[in-house]
Amino acid sequence: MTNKELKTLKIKLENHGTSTGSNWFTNKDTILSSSPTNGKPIARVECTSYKEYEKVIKEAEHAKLIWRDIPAPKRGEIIRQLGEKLREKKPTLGKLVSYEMGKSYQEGLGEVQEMIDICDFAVGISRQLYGNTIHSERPGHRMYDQYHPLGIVGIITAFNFPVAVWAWNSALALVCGNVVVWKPSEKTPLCAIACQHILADILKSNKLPEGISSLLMGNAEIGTWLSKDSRVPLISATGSTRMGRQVAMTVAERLGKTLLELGGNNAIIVTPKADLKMTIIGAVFGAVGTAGQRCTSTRRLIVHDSIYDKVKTSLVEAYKQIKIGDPLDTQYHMGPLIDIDAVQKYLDALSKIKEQGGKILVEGGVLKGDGYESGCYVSPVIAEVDNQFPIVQEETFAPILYLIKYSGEVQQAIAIQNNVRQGLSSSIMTTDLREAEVFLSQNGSDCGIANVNIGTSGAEIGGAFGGEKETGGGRESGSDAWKVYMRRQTNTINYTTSLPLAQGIQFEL
Ligand code: UN1
Repeated sequence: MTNKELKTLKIKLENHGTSTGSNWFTNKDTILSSSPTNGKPIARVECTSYKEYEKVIKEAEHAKLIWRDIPAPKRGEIIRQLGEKLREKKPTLGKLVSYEMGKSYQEGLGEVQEMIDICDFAVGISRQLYGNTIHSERPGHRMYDQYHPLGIVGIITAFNFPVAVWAWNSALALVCGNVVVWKPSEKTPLCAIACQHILADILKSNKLPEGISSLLMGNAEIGTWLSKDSRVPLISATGSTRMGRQVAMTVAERLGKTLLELGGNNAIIVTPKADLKMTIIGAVFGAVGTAGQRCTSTRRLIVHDSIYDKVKTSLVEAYKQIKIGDPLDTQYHMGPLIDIDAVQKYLDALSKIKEQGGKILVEGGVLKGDGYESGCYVSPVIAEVDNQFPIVQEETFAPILYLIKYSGEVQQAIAIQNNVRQGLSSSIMTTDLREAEVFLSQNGSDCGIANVNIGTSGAEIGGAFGGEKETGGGRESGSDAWKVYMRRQTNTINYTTSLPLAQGIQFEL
């Protein structure tokens, strides 16, 4: 970002209150946002205190009564305006994402594009919140089901998609008639503040209460407040399995609803019938894109023994071309990891790979020297491993790609791919129809996302996004994921003068 842009952002930060007005920033606790691109601090952001949290929820409770009475297509109009604003702000917001989070500018722009796409999708959905009509077994009776808003939706998001995941949840939750309360990652607070500003301005210019969308700033404690709060019927949480488990248990205690989108351990199966050129591009982007910090990043490549050496050589060659550096400079493919903690986890994983018997094919390490002063730039790694190694069973949020060999039929590869605790994304590279169909069948991939001849990452917003097992089971974004943000009501109407009972029960007085 230019100095001018940064200065404007800081001034805005100092002057802008959120949903509860200008006294939002009153707590002494602060979060320091610094850029992993150069290690420089950007801004200090004050955290929300419990007292302020209470005010935010009260504002949200008030706003929900107004918002849910506005017809859904009119709510869609607000989201249309959000999409328009995001189009206008795409380069700036993309740059902020890239600067604060460290993904390449191209990917920053891509993330904002996902926001725009979900806005367009949600506008359409605002006219399609359909229920079914049902034929009653009783004469003169009519049945149908309809969907009503839940109320307040709590959104917890991770650093790696600091703006898009908020948009997936908010755009849908809002057209469905809910108000939203967002707890972003404490690693990317400025991206959250930027989004909050954009939506708050739109609400203001439409004379709508600002409590329709609120921001809570702080650490995990805020997630706990939200999870315990029965005024917040749905918590949508994206992040690590450890965080999701905590949220799920806390929300379950009060029998609330959760939408969980947690860790992945995504694999590409490469069969003897794969197009190898496509395979290499898909695998490399999947493994090093966003520096391996997507929940859909490719972690494992399960390759048939007949083509194993060829794939291995091509991959090692391809990794030599990867340029690592300032993500805002478009000549680089890969930027830094989010922070020093992430670098330490990457280094720990490398030691474990070696300890557990893995063979490093492309050596990693922390990059030093000009341009790498933040200490967050690392080299991407390829290691030959066994799927059963404990480290391979874990999701390490870093550019580490595991090569695993299979022999025999595609079922062998599918068994390996399914043999992890997570179940988010999966792919098969094959030109063989039978192999592809087995992979997609009930005996195939056990993941929420199963692709043929594309990689594991980069899902479009039109499909439902999420996965099974420790990934949490939730679905966000496209298809009919909107239903999660609503409560279903079944209605039976009797337009006769008698009262027949269902199941033919006779009851006379
Ligand atoms: C995430 O990493 O949390 O499919 C989301 C993808 C993106 C979203 C990733 N559309 O890679």
